[in-house]
Amino acid sequence: MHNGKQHGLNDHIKELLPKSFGLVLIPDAGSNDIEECKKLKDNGSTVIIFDHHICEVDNPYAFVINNQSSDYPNKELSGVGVTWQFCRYLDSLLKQNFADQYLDLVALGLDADMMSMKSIETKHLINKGLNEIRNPFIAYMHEKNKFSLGDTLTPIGVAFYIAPFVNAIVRSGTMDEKTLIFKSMLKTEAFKRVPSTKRGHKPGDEESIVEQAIRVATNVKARQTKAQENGLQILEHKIEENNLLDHKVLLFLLEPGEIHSNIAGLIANKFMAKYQRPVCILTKVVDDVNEVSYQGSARGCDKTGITDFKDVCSATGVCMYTAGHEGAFGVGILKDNIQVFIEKTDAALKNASDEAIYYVDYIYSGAHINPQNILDIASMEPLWGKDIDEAEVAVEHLKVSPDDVTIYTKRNITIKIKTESGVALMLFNAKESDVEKLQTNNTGFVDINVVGKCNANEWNGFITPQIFISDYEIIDSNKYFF
Ligand SMILES: [Mn+2]
Repeated sequence: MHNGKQHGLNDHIKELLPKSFGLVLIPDAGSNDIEECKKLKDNGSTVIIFDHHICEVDNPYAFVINNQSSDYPNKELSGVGVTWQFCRYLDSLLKQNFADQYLDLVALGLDADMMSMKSIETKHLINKGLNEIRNPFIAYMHEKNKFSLGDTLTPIGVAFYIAPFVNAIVRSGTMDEKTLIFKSMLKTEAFKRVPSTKRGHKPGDEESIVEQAIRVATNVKARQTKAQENGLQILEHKIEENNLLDHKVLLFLLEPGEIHSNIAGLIANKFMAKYQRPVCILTKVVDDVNEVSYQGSARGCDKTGITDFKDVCSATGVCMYTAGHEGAFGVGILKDNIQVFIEKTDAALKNASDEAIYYVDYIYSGAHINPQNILDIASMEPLWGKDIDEAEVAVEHLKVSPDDVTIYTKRNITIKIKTESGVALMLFNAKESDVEKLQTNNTGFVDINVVGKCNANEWNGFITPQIFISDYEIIDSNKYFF
């Protein structure tokens, strides 16, 4: 296994080379590793690659099975899917049926890789896989997060409550932790008893590998979240100190080691959502000839309509490289060109709004929300996923009076607003300032616009429609008007 989140043979070739293998199988990597494949072949190994990464050159030293460079119609199949199709082909030769037993793992992989649900094959594999969980790790994660996930796994549920844990292990777990999680995904290993590592365990206490794996994954994720929060704080401070919000791109220029590259991308996502603009988190690099540059991750901002940020960066003419997807990519800029980069992106994005744009399927006025619409949309939950965004609705000019608002303060603040149509609007994780804005005195009211997601609340056998508020704005308020 790799130390971090690398791909390919590069960091393994040295330990592989002295040995000769009959067969080397490389899932989800390898198409471009020509030199390494040559060395393996020269050593007597046959190499088969199952990959979905775009390869620029021919690899004559391996059998390359790659859906991007072949005429395979589905380009939205990641390494896990290509590997599964190969297993299925083996099954057909051997008159066996093993491959289908791993469809849950295929579904998890495709979902975690954010493959498009617009692809019929991909959508089908995800739905089929999530419908029958056999993998111990996935089954136990589902059990542990049942409250959030419900009885049936959905692509969105898995993307939020299972995939990030595997991701955290791959990015920031130790080699032992990675090995443990890997074993917990194998039926032959997962239920073996091992000495407990649970806090407060007694000598001789045992637990299964999968139980231990779930706890370790949860801890590693918590560790990652903490590192991420520390990083966020450091960078928030820089925003203020250096007036970074004066510019259209939130550009961080860091010293080496300030933010671990493992979490830079995650932090960029958070800032992009919070400040509604593109984000670059770059770290100083000094090369062999003492040339200073800044390199790292960049994120566009779909929400405000900046979907082509990579092109915007390229068009400045001062980037050393831009590599990756339009909205999420790597970028490098020479130190001497930073000022030009700032000026040119400010000019290119001068008309970009820093207000969020929401695409909604219905706009209701005031209290005339259609409860059946809300329930219908809520029932479509299993359909949402990559490129099939969850439908949102808007309510304009909703008059909220004091009787309509209930505030629950348990661990977090929840604000509930009832409406004439029987649809309740819910704001979770509300801030004190939200309470202040929405709570009115006896005679007052607030007039608000709301966007949110549809939900069916089941309680005591009754089903009531709800809208989970994603964002709202106050249009008018007479709460201080007596
Ligand atoms: Mn991949």
